[in-house]
Amino acid sequence: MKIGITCYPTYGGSGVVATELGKALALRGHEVHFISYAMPTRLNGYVDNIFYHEVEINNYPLFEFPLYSIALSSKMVEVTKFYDLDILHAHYAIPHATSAYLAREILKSDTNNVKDIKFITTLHGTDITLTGLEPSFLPTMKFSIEKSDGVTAVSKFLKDKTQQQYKIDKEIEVIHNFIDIEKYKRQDDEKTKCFKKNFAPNGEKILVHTSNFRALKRVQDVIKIYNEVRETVDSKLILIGDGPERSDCERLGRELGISEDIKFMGKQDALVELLSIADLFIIPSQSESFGLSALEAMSCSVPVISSSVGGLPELNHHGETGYIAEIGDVERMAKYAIEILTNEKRYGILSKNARKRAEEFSEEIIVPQYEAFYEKIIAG
Ligand code: GMT
Repeated sequence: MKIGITCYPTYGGSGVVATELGKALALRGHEVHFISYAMPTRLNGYVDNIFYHEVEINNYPLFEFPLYSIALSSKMVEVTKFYDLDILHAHYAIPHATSAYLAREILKSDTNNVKDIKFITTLHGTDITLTGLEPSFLPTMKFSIEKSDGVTAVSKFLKDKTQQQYKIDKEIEVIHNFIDIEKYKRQDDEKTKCFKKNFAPNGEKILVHTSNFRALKRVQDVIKIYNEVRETVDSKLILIGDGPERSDCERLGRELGISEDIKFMGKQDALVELLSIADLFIIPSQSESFGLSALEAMSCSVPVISSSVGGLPELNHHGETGYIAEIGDVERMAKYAIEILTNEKRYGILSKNARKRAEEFSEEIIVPQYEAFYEKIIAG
């Protein structure tokens, strides 16, 4: 198949899933065309069967705001025609589904164009639970989702939420996030040993959190949990990622007098290495449609303590792969953390289960689900 993929090219779950999907599809012999305003971060250095088309934006002074959605539609039309694409796949509904809708209609109205292109929208999370609900977007979102030829959501939670909140009765296929289980595998080599020695010189336990430091990730809760855990367990906290809440988090660490034991790493490429030295992953989000970062940790055999929101319980099984508590219940999350970190036998079981659970979301299992979905939609 010849597949056009549009996504946000920067760090963040939806862009990562879209890029990894494109790479996996290319490896399976498909021709993949990324259409975006910048080269997706994880695409660098990857060439075979993959093309990248940059959306150019005209900054005429009359346009106070960049007209990206329109420019994207035009690029989708151009690439679809020139490369004879079979399907367009929009990741994150805003504005990608709307641009894809426009592109499809333009192509349909072109009498020289013999092939009707179809487009699929994959809903990732905040496009539905947060931004899409704003009055300035809602009617357009509902329309674009309804007019998609196929819609997928990354969890059952997100599927149900979309149908309820947007009053949509369209069929939505659940295709969970996936992971390269060969790459995301606990490493125990010289490099990780060196990392471990550096971060925890006295054999302290290591708690890890990764996110974009947005308010809904509740990173302050991670710090409060750690503050309680360290009373009982000699430990360190590694925070990976960056975003608007970072300064407040650094301040909280200082106020609590524990900043020396918290390492803010910023955005990191050495994720597998860092997860390989982690003993526990904490994701106390306010909202989380799936939790790709938790899956990455689990794949590296790290048990997870999560909140009970969204799609997290579809991934993290209470008492099996980690523990689950209500949003904001710092006390309980800290209690669970201490329980896990002080019982070696229990820890071993949870860690093994976490890896086993992650294997259920391997690329080999999930990517064929997208392929089958493309085929179904193309066949009409
Ligand atoms: O919240 C993020 O970390 C970024 C966001 C995105 O769209 O880039 O992630 C969403 O999509 C991921 C991939 O499908 C999901 O694993 C995340 O749970 C989801 N985030 C939220 O729902 C808050």
